[in-house]
Amino acid sequence: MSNYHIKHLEEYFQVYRKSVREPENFWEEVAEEHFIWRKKWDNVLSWDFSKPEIKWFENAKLNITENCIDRHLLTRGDKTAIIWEPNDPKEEAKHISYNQLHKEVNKFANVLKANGIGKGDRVCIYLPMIPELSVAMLACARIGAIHSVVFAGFSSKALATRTKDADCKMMITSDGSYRGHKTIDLKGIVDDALEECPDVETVLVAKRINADVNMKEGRDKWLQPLLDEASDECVPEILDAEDPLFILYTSGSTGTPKGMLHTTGGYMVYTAYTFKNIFRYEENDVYWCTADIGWITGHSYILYGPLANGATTLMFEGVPSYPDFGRFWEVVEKHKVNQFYTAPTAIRALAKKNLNLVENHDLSSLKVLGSVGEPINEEAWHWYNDNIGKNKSPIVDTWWQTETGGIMISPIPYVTPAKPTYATLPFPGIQPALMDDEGNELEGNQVDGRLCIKFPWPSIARTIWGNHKRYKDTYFSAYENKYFTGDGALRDEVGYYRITGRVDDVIIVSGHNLGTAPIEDAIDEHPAVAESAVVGFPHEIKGNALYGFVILKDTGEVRDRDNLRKEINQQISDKVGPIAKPEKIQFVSGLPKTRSGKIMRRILRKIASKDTSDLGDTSTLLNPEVVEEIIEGAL
Ligand code: 6R9
Repeated sequence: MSNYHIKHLEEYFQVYRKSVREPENFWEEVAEEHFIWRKKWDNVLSWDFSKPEIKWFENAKLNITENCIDRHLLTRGDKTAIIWEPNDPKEEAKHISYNQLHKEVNKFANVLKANGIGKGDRVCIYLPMIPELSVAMLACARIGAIHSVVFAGFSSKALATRTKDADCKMMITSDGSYRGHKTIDLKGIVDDALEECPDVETVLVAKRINADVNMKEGRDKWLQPLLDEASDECVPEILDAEDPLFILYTSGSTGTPKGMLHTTGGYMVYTAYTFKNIFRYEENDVYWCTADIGWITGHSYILYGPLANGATTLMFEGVPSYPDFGRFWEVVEKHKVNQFYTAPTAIRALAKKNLNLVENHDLSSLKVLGSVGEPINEEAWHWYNDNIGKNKSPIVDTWWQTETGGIMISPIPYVTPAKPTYATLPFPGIQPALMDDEGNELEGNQVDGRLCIKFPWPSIARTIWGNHKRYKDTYFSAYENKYFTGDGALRDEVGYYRITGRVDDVIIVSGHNLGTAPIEDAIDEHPAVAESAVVGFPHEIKGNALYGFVILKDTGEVRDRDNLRKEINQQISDKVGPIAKPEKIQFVSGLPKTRSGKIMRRILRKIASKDTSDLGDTSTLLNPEVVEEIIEGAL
């Protein structure tokens, strides 16, 4: 199908129109022409958002690893599937060809089977960014086991909660991990977690740091000797399109994490099709997404989407700051990366550093830049565009969620004209709706509301593992017959979408609705500011007032704080309006962030409200030490 790779704007509109008018025909064509199925579907789609129940490609049979590996072997067997770049640049990078990947996945799959894992069993994977992580996930998929990857930065408590919730039979981990200068005792964390998880029968341990770890008799096994002995042939389990592929946890606004369940056929079709178009992947390109595979971005756009296209995907073990803040650009130069996909939080951190760190490297291979995870503020967008993209590589600001499985709203590079801070247009098949507070859909352009999706797309999560009611309550109950995203968005005069932030971040000040994102944008545009977060706190007269937490750039220059406050307030008055001026501005050295880089506003709200006796669950915080500092300096 010629439309698999959208090449100009008119074609986008044409494809989009078809995807809305005849969604079933549209997805059927994509699915038919670009994947191998052992049996075709009886029905493309059946859905009912009131239950909610969604089925794509019903009764079709396939194995996703056949699509991600086997079918490439004839034409691309020697092509590199995965480039692995280690934490330490002095250690050699690995290039794993599709042929090798095939063998390694088969061996691992046979090890799983020999250890009692079969179709439908849950396997928890708690590994650093080493090739074994990708191989383990694909090995599960090969035999129909359901992987539940837990980011290897989570604490033993968080790991235990997730392992128990998914009722995992097996844990796959390593003796430890490297992270910049540090080594982390992953096996120790697993041992602590498993004290609470008696149902885990086997722990497979990969060797990474050669640490002397405890191996529990009868439970723990070194992985490598088992792989060495395993056969490199493994017939893939043939699954139903709606059989589960994986569980991935995402935090809710309250309570326990939600195990989002993704299924096989639709997830494959959607991640592959979006990858091809949104990164404009061409046969010999090298694609790099800097996320950790422990997040949905890594699942869909390091592993499944790229491999389903026979791409070369780079997996980076390290951090952007090691050995120095030029590491990303060094890796781009070293592997001649063509597509680079990262998060605004990383961009802002790097933009604070000396430009020499960028300019010392040849970035001429880059063709497409991506952003994901949070709204990208205008200043970060321009820094990325000017210094990394050199004004020639388009930026795709991709909006999506763990729940959506794949990118939902995004420019198509070289096709959609960019507009900084706008995720722009819905991808084919995605039907957004903006809702007002009364539950009515806002028609036309230049409107601002709550972002819903009114029609299913192939990679929507099908349920929350073990809690279908919570799935219904969280996503399908706020608005009838619509999936509610939890985000606010506006649609501008040409129909472009801008994500304005979580709607739970909306603060009503003196009866005015204020989104935190535009206020933070205004603050961040002050030349002395590196990053900021604005939250609301109760106010006698206004109902709520605003509290700004501001990180200054480390330029070494000493500035008068009161003057800075005045200038920042002026900036906000100018950009958003005087109503948006914070009551208080506190200068801080960091903001409490989750490991995926999201600001934990819940904590800031408590601090702003002087209610710090119980900060709630802080186990997912990357930098707990900064919380103490902020509490001490609170105004
Ligand atoms: C992929 C991912 C989902 C939430 C989402 C939204 C925010 C993600 C964004 C963005 C503005 C973007 N978000 N991408 N906001 N612009 N380009 O991040 O999944 O970790 O589940 O987070 O992240 O608020 O609702 P997840």
